[in-house]
Amino acid sequence: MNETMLRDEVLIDKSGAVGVVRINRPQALNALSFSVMEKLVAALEMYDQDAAVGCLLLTGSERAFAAGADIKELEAATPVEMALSGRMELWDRLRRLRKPLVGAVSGFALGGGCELAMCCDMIVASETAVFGQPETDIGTIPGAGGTQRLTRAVGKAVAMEMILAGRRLGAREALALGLVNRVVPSESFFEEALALAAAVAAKPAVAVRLAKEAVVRAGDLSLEEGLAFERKLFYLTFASADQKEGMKAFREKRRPAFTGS
Ligand code: DAK
Repeated sequence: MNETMLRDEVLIDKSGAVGVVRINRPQALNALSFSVMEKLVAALEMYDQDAAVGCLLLTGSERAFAAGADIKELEAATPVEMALSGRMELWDRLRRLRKPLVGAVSGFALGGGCELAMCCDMIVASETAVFGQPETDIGTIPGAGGTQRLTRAVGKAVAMEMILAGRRLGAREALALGLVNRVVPSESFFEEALALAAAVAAKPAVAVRLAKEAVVRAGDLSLEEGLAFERKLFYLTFASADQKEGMKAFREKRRPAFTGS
């Protein structure tokens, strides 16, 4: 990374086939201002379009993944400004990323920070990670999916307690409740998440993309619809060169040479 990037509030870096996006606003515990959100969504979309990237990785600092939306920026907002500002659309664009997104989460993941973590497809948490939705403390409610994604992830009872009573989940509790994939020492959370993202990036791109799409849709569809959707995507993989190569390599007892097509 060069110096200009180090001065910026969102840093980008390619590590092999992983596109890394880092929130870098330490003075505000990585609070997600409009400008940070715009930059981080644009950076993720750029890597989503980059044929040399197979997986995306989103992280913050060891102290804070993100301590929420920027409260100081929101304080005076009117409903009309909120609706017309394009803020919601930025979050919608995160949902449309086609490549898997791994979150490397350490320290505070509160409010919009927790919601951002939940936009990731997998989360590697440092043992210091803390997840919470404290919006009611400042007179509002989660606005970027918290009431919906948290409830789906940890169940109604825990989601209610987090949103209504300010309960925070430590990393181990988050793991036990299925909110994160694994908990690792804080010294190595980024490297562990990078290794997971690199493992995904090494896999055949078409299959990975379609598999993500199918799993994401599982939350919305009935079992009948989901199975039919999965079947169509499954058939589609047989149009990819990597399916032919993967199965041929298995038969020939050699490592496959995937091309991403
Ligand atoms: N916004 C702005 N600044 C923040 C911040 C935040 N969310 N969190 C921390 N900071 C700033 C502090 O103001 C302080 O700055 P200075 O006063 O030094 O200038 C600096 O970061 C260090 O924070 P503290 O001094 O407070 O540090 P502590 O270790 O004592 O406490 C803390 C850490 C994370 C417990 C505390 O900072 C805290 O409670 N922060 C607020 C957490 C919170 O309530 N988060 C939820 C915010 S509401 C939307 C999408 C999403 C959202 C809204 C709309 N749309 C799509 C429209 C989301 C809303 C939210 O997230």
